[in-house]
Amino acid sequence: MLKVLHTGDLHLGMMHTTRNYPEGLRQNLIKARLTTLARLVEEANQAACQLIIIAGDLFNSHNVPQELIRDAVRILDGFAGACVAVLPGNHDYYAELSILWQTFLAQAPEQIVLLAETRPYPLHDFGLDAVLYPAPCDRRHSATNRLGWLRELSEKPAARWHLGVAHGTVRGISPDLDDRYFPMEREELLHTGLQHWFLGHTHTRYPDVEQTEQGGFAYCGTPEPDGFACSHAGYAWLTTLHEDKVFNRALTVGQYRFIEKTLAIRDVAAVENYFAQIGGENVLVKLYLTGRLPQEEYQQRSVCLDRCAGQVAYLEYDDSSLNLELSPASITAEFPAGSFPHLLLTSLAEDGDQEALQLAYELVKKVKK
Ligand SMILES: [Mn+2]
Repeated sequence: MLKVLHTGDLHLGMMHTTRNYPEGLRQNLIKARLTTLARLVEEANQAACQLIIIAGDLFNSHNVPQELIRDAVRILDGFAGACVAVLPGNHDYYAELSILWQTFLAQAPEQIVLLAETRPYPLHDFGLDAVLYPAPCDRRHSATNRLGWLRELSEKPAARWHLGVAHGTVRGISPDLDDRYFPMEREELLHTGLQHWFLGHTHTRYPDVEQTEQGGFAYCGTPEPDGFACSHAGYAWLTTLHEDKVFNRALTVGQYRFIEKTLAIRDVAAVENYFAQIGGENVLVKLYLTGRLPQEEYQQRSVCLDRCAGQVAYLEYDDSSLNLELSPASITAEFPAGSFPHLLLTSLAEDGDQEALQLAYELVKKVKK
């Protein structure tokens, strides 16, 4: 049996500048990525893993601070198992003269192996009867994957476990419209004859289940969600390789949670109830409000939303599709008595058909423009 913690896409050094976050929160989001790396090492130690595999994009770019590289190495050095294998991804691709990887290697203790070359990496020196077969990225974008050398390999070194590590997309599983991310075919991976492929790149895990015996390959997803496109809780795989099967169990390790939600409401209490459910100091929310509110409630909405904002780390909302519920009083306030709109809308309001009333109101408003 071999126990591996499979992670990747930590993107250490991501600056979180794509949204207008308050500065304090932005700094916390930056720090969270490193804290999550420490959490992963802790989980690996607790589970008595022999190996940690980081399947690319440990770093967000080549321009991360030296101090961050040192911190990452120090954290990985806390792994009590045999070996940490780090694959360069497309964000932190391997180039011979890269300061990033030179700094990393200069600091790294022997138990950290950088999978920079397209060749087998036997791990017998670490006491593991395993060989890793990497597909490291050598640039930011490529229409060609890095599996080619495996097809030409005439003989595999002797070992119990033969494991692939790659960074890029798998057609049909991870989106790659223009073939820019080292696209691989599912069959191509399976035909290598390796027991399992540890994949990185797409930030959503695959398969998207809590545990699975589906072997062949798996994406770990990012352990620390990085934006509203990433709505999960942040995962890694605890992968156990048995004689005849591969067992993956999900570890939930993320600190921040990004939630994008459309809420159809009839009163502001519905908003408050929703926040009571999801609220927390590590929750970021992007909220779209739809539906109709009676006048009084409609006027209270921003006070209510301010209150809700206090219950989360961040709230961004769009209430442009939230309408005022029309009533005889609001119609009289807006249209002169006896005018055609007033007569039409009042009669619909008296019928109690809010749907037809709203539709007619919107048409009248359009004609008025
Ligand atoms: Mn990537």
